[in-house]
Amino acid sequence: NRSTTRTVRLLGAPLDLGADRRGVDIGPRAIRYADIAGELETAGVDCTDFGDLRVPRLEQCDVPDTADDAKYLDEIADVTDELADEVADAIADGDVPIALGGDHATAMGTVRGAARAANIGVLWFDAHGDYNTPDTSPSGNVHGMPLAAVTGDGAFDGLDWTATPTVEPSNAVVVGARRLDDAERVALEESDVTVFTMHDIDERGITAVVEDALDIATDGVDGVHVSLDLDWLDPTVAPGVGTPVRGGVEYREAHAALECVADRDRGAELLRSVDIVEVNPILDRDNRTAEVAAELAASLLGKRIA
Ligand code: NNH
Ligand code: MN
Ligand code: MN
Ligand code: MN
Repeated sequence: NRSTTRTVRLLGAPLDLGADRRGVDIGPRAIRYADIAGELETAGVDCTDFGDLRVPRLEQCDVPDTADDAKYLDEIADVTDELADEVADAIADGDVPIALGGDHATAMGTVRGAARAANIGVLWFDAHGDYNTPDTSPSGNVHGMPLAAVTGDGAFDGLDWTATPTVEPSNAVVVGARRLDDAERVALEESDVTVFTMHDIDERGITAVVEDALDIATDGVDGVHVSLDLDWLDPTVAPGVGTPVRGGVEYREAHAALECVADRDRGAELLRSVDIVEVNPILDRDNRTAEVAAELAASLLGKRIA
């Protein structure tokens, strides 16, 4: 029985092979310097830090062909295999793992590790759909593909686990989307993944949208994984990201959203695992984006102002 105090286990994932802009590998440090541990303690959870996963340096990898449709996929597969093991270990020990990215390819490890322990849904807070495959990606950047990879809708050559869903698409929900690539949009429409756009949030309000997202993600499963891409927020709030898109959620909306998740979680222990990704300190101002990330983690784990 873990109903009294939950323990969060921080897992640094300085993975930058999935994105073009350099600097996202410094994300885990920046989020630690923003005192995520202290923030989480104010939420009433214990926090342990297992340090950083080992990630090959980009300079040591073979330079990908310009025509490569999924750059560094082999290296990313190795790193995320290891992360999946770490996440599964954390859950087996009764902890809630929070992977600190790193780019969003990190989620290919976290989600897979969490799905070993239980059937889960995913809440994907992101400006993007991350539903490209090597066949549809305009960039070849794997951080634009993790949701397709874990819902098993993609064709990822040589990555056999992508052929079957780790998470059922009907339990996968994107919240806050405002930039989808053309082929990605078509693939999402043809899939059972639910997408709530910024338009939905503008029309209905953040809490109504997140309540619906929770209903869908948790339907018929035991738990939920929260994947938090900091570019979900408006760039005025979170400037330190590689692919900012104007028109994102405001600071207060982001907290309200994660508080909804925490409320649903309370006593039910739905929240199994988390990743906090795409914080790029090189592009940030005064570590603001990492600070927002740390504060949002506390809201997700149940912190209340009053
Ligand atoms: N959709 C674009 C691509 O596939 C951008 C993805 N970038 C993200 N996703 N940050 O969250 O390259
Ligand atoms: Mn993303
Ligand atoms: Mn994004
Ligand atoms: Mn708004």
